This record gives sequence, structure tokens and C-alpha cells, in this order.
Amino acid sequence: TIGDYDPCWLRYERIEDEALAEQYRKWCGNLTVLGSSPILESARDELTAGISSLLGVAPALSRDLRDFPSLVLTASAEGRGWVDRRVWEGLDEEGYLLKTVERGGDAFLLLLGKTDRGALYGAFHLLRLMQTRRPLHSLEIVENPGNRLRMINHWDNLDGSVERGYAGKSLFFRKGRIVRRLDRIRDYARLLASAGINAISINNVNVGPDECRLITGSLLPDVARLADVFRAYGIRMFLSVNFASPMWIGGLSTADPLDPEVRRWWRERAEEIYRHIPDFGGFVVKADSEHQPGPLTYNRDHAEGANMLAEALRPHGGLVVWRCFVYNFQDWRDRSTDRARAAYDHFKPLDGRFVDNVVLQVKNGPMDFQVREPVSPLFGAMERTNQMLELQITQEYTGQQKDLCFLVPQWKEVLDFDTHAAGKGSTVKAIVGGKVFPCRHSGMAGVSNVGDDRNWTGHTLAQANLYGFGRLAWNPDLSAEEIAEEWVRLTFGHDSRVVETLRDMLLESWRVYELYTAPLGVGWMVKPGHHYGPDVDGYEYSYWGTYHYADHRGIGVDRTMKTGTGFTGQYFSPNRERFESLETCPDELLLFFHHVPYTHRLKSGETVIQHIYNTHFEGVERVEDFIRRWTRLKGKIDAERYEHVLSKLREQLENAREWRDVINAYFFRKSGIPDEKGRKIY
Ligand code: GCW
Repeated sequence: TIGDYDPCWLRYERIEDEALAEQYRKWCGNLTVLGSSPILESARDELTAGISSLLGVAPALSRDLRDFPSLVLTASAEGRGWVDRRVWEGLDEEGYLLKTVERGGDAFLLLLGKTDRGALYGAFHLLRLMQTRRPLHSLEIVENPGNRLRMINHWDNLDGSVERGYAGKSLFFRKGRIVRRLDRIRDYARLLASAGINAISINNVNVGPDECRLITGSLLPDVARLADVFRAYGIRMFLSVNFASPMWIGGLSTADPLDPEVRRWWRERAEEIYRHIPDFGGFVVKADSEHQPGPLTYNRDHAEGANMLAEALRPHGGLVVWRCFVYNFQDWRDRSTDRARAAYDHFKPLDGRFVDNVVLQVKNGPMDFQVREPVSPLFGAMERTNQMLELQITQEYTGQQKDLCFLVPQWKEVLDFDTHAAGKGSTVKAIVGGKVFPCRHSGMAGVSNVGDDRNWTGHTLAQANLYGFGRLAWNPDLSAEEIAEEWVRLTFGHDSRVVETLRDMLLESWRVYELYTAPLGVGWMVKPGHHYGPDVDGYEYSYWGTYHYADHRGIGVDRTMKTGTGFTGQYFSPNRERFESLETCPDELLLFFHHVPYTHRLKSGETVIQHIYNTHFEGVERVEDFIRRWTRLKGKIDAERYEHVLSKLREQLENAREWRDVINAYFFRKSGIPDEKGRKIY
């Protein structure tokens, strides 16, 4: 059971339909567990707790098949005997089978993992079937994960603060130490495993001098305690490291990756880490980015830097997750640099030079998690390099868990984007799923949105983003609709009014957020520093290199090959041509790729300026509509969550109004063109 905080999607509320509960009991009355391991025990505990809570009776436990099991949980050779060889061979290491097996005149439910990890995922699947009221008779479900690495990245600092965190303090750290009580962390591991996550990095990619100690004897015993908790749920522990650690904590005078002393220092660090955590996952590294040190300081490149760390981890089976969020600071006066180009320009030439326990982690867009960006052209552009996708679950630029913004629809667009890297069908999900180019390590990472708030995510409905990330990482073919509805049923029950309203609000919310914020893919326009609320020129004259170039005639960034920064040339054909041409560039990305007059007509038929006005009025109306729809659910949702969401929606409305009025006023004053509909613009 879960402590004094929200159980999220693991509520397991008692099934009230007695007939259905009776059917389920038939399959869950006697649980036989064959084999033993800590992970299998977690699976057994999850089943026992979930079944007891859903059905009101605990299953009778046994280790002996002669006890007439109704449910058999195993990853053993015995279980294998009941399935077709081809099915068994088709299971990946983390795959599982859920199958009704006839025996004599009797039948039981077989939950068979290829390994104990598979069995754990299967257990959560079975519980989900009951939570969503699905039938259990004649089952034959075979599942394999769509991605090998399904990772959560925390940006938590040792003092307990969380960079870009909107849900309280760190779950792991407090005042320079790792927290003593681990029960909530165990529940966190359960939540993650139930959604399919198998890796976690616990500290911020901006690694300060304090956090450097995480890889030393002073903190490793505590890190190991956390690793133990996660291990029991099939989750491997990673740490973010600072590239200059040999200087910060090793007393060396350099961090040059080719220096033998430096190499030796990292090897010894790795050895010590693995003494404490034998299955340690590896390092996450932000190097030569936003003031973090890196190999470029020593005139070495990213491959030399990453490979050096990879060499230290290799004997132990560890990975280096090397981030590609690298760009040069630019002066706003300098129009020759383009931040969008940077990741590709830095990394593409290094294709083939990274050793095979390095994975490059690429943000979904070329900039930085804006509400709308094109997909990064780096995906598929490095066919001899392991690549994984980085998404931001925490809502830095998408409403900071004050505004409702369900990101799964956005992530689906990213995953389904066809890069054409190896011809048609080279989607991002196929590339990071390792299906286009042979790569040993690949997958998806998401920047965590949780903290120690009672509801974990600040906005209760933001739990759906964490759940959705895990589900998509497990199966990128799930639709946003399926994930939204599943989450609502698990979290808010089955009243049809509740399910439909909430599902639809979730599915609309990303678009609504886009309507009242920065238009047509131009991005930014946020208040500098904290990034919440509108400030059109906040970054316009800065060295971060992200501009809209609005003047009295037009707006947008010319990133074409013909007259602009040439960014479009980083895409494979036909995307390159599609983005290059004004005629074929999709409306929603128009201002990312082109500078146009306010009177330019979109494919929708509206002019750019009229589109800006219309969307900003509409955005506010849609939030008002969210509030109306939500209030119709009063009495159908517990008062605590009902009032909480209502107050968040009201806060969102304030924010949407602020955005509408600032954006509309700004562009009305710039362009001098009035709103065709004569609405109030200040
Ligand atoms: O989005 C930006 C954030 C930084 C973050 C950086 C990164 C952890 O504003 O807070 O640093 O990206 O991804 O490294």
C-alpha cells in the first residue's frame, strides 16, 4: 500500500460489479509462483496486493503446481513447457506471455516472463486488465518492449532542489544527502515499473561540485541503497557526471580525455562504483553545453570524450549516455549562427567514431522542448552511431504543471515522423527502436516531472504525462487516445462522463496550450529564466540565439538553404524540400522555417496576423470551456482532486489571458493591422 500520498494509477479500487469480480476471482484465487528472485518476489507482491485490493480477497499462495493453481507466475523452464517453442523464442529478454492453459479438464492463467523482469511487466499487465475491466478468459497476449532503454532522467540536485521541477522537492536528496526513508522511493519504483521504465538517472545533468561526490566513497553506499530499491523493480541506476570530475574531486590538473592519468582516474572510479552497484547502468553526460565542461576545452572532440568514459565502464557492462544538446552561444547581432543547426553540425561529422557502449541522446527538436518544433534532423543521420530520443516530461515550456498540457500527442508526432534516412518508413520510433540501422543500444529517455508533492506531479493531471511516457517507451505504436483513456480509467474510474470528459480534455490540451502561446512554430516568447508566461522579446536580444525577428512587416526565422541559415538542408529528402518551400511547409511550423509578411496567407486561408489573433482568442475560450466541462464532473470525482484541478484550471485561464493580450497587443502594434473581427486588443 501507498503512504500519505497519491497512489496515481496504482489505486486498485475495489471492483463493485460482483459478477465481474467473481469471474476474476476464478483466475486469481490460487497463485503459484515457480522460481525465485527479488524481481519475481516484487511481481508476486504486486499481484497479491493488487488482487486483494481489487477483489477483496488475497490469493492463496503456493510454490507447488499440485495445489491446483488458477494463476501461475514464472520465468522458469517449467513454464516454458506450456508454450509453443516459436512463441518462447520470439520473446525478448523483457518480454512476456499471458495465456490461458488447459490442463486436464481444468484451466489456469499462465504469466510467463522470458526473464523475471518480463514476469514483472506481465504482472502489471494482468492487473491493468482487471483495472480496466477486461475479460480474462481465453487470453493469449505476447508482448515485447519496443525500446531497449526506457529511461527517466532526473534533474535533481543534492540540496533537494529540482532544476525545472514543478512538483516540490527531490524524492532522493535532502540537504546534501540521500534521504534515509526509502518507502516512497519504492512506491516510485513501482509506478515506473508498472509503466514499463527500466532505467533511471537520479541527479541533474548540470553536475555541481557537491554532486560530483555521488561517485565517491562518501555517497556511493547511499546511492547503492537507492539502486537496491530500483533493482527489485527491474530498473537500472545511472548517474550524471561532470566531465571535469578528475579536477573537481580527483586533484588532477586536467580533465583531458587523452591524458593517461585522467583515463586511469575514471577507470578507478568505475571500479569503485561497481563494487557498490554491480549492475550500475552507466553515466549520463552533458558536456560542452551551457557552461558544463567537456572535451572541447582540451581540443578533443565529443567522440574522444565519450569514448574515454565508455572505456572505463566497458569491462563492467556500463553505458555512456552522451547528450547532444550542444550549441554555441551567439550574439544577437550575428546572423550567421543558427542554434537549430548546432547539434547536427557538432555530431554528424563524428558518425562512426563512437564506441558501441556510447549512446547519443538527442532532444526531440533542434532547439529546446518548445510547444512546437520540427523533429531534430539528427535522427537517422548517424547510421553508425547508437541514438536515443530525449523528451521532456516536466513541463518547462509547456505550462509548468500549472497549465494542463498532455504531451503524448506531441510525442506521437515525433515518434511517427518519417526521417526518410533509409527511405520511406524510417520513422523516429523505428530508428530509436533499433529497427532501421543496427545499433546495440537505443531507446527513449524522459526528463522527470515528479517531486515530493502529495500528488507527485504538481498538477494531478500531469501524472498522465509520466504514465504516457512509460507506456509509449514500451510500445510506441499505442495511440494517444488509448493511453489517455487507459490512464483516466486507472486513475479516475469508469463513470462514462468522467472518462470521456477527461480523455478529451487531455487530448485537446496540447493544441490549446499552443493556441494561446507562441504561434506557428516560432517558439520561445517566454519570460527569461523561469520560462513561464509571455515575453515576446525576452530572448530576442540575447546570446542564447533564439529569435523571431518580428518587425513592422513580418515575422519568422529564415532557415532555408536558398536565403536563410541553411538548416533545412540538414534533413533528408523529401523533408528538406518540404520545409524549404513556402508552398509545402506545414502551417504549424511556418515561422520556424520562414520569415514572412503578416499578410502571408496560410494554407488554412487565414493571414498570419489574423491567425495570431484568432488562435489567441480561441485559446482562452477553450480554457473557459475546460472549466465548464470540468465543473460538470462535480460529485463524480473525490472533492480533493476535483477542487485541486479546478483551481489549476483557473490559474491556467489567467495565464492564457495574459498570453492572449500580450501577444495580440504586441503584434497589433508592430503590424498596425486590426483584427478583422474587431475584438478587444489593448
Ligand atoms: O531546457 C534547458 C533547460 C535547462 C536544462 C537544459 C538541458 C538541465 O532550461 O534547465 O539544464 O535545457 O537540457 O541541459
